Amino acid sequence: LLGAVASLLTVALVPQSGAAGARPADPVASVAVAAVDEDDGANCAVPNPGTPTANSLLPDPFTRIDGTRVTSRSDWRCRRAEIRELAERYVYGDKPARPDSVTGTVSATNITVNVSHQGRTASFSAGVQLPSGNGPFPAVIVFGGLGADTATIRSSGAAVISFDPYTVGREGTPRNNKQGAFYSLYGSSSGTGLLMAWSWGVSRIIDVVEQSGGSVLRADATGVTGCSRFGKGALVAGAFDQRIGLTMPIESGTAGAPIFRGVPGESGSQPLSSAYSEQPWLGDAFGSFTGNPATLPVDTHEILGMVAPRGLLVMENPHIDWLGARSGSVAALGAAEVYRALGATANISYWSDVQDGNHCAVRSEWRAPLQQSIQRFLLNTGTAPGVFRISPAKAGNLATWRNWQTPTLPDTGGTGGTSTGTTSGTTSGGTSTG
Ligand code: MCU
Repeated sequence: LLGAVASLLTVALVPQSGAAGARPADPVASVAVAAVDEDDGANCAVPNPGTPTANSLLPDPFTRIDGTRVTSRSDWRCRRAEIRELAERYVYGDKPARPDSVTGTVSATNITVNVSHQGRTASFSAGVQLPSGNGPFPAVIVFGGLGADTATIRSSGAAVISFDPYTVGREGTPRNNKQGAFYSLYGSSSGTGLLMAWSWGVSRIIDVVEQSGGSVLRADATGVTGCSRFGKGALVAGAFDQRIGLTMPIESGTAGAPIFRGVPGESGSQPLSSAYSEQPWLGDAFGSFTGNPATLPVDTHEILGMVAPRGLLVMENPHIDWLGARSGSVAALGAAEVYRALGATANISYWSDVQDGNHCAVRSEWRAPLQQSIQRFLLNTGTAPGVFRISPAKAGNLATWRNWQTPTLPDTGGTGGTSTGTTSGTTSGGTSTG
């Protein structure tokens, strides 16, 4: 396993492609690191966050709960664990660690997952479509089948795992009677929302792929994507399982990428109260914040930041106000500061400058960055797209949302993933190209 993971450690030198609303110029070296563990910060001591205090600006990703700031890249691992704890406690609900037992099968057409925990059991399955050629293949877990360009995923060399999130967390239930495999194990009154339940389901699929011995699918090269409500889910899946090397939320809207703090002021965007009540996507605890996101001790720039330094491609639609793409751009620009601090700037890309206004359309503009991302982060070839193409119509300004600056973090050997080996190339400090 360690050898397999070492093959994921890559170095790419990627020129910055600028665009409307582009982020600041930056060193361009990037190091892509998928971790061996679902949660490599599980052993970090996370203090009790205390009572949240109001802050109308975005919380500083680099300031710890105790008020000190991170000073090296290796500090990020446990700072990230704090963000994870805040996000579980106030936004999504808890993601339990791997249950007592996970078993299942992987074939060229199907994955089955059987879970049991403290005497409760559940099962679900997912479809598999292989690309042409000889395996084992990397795979992209596609949530809900809406809007994902599965033809490009497969032609890029990755299998598609078709995941129906409703088997794990159903929609249409009241919060006190949630249903699906997750809630069969953890109780129908669990405060954990559907997005985190879905994310847990993705992690259990990866567990089964890991156990399968890797003859059909590689467990060390997994991506995740989905559009709309499934874009919200794909983001949470990638943020909360560090084995996922590539996270690609599409048109995720409120409760997805857009900063919570931006939603009330973004005309036409789905209100927080609406996203909270439309379906139990968010955790029950988020109900206290729908009217006052300023008291949230975490925001989505840090959720996207949890993906760093792994591959991230955020796709948004500027034509539908409901989708909150301006607040989405601020989240991505904020997360890009985390990537920058970790020396992995090229590993985050953002693209909202698209023609077709249809929600979850398969778009020609995204074909190249999708292909490049799969090749870089799942197949270890080529270069990351390293692009920010923000629609001028929905370009947010990070500067108006922060009062913190991005630290320069010396590279002392860790970048937030589990360091398990040497890089396959030469690390470079890079030069500024912008
Ligand atoms: C953008 O995702 C959601 C949105 O939050 C909902 O308000 C709307 O009903 O559905 C969107 C969606 O999932 O569309 C498929």
